[in-house]
Amino acid sequence: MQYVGLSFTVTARDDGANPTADAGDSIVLEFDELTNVTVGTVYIDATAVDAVLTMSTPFASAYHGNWTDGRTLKIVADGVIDPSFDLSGTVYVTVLATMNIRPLANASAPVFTDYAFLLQGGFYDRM
Ligand SMILES: [Ca+2]
Repeated sequence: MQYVGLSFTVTARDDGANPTADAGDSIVLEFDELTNVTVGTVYIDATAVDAVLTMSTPFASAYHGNWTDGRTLKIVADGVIDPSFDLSGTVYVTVLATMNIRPLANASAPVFTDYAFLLQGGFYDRM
């Protein structure tokens, strides 16, 4: 069977604090299998986030990221979420090759790069 490689989804997550798109809400990139990232105490500042992924629409006035496990990269808004960053089906996130991730189970796979649309979750719904 041919190896199909990684894929990922993008989900909006409300933090439960406010029924608006606001600081503390996040987007979550979830990969379909474990990646080779080093998970731990890493706080990824906005500059470092921007170096490894792009968003088709600006996400928020300030944000940071962290890997919560080997499959899950969470990007948390630290400021106002851009109103155009919504679930209308036009927003997508691209993982750049500079993220330098591969499936954990296949170290010889090419470096992953792809994009996915934000089509699920929300910033208001206490997910
Ligand atoms: Ca919210």
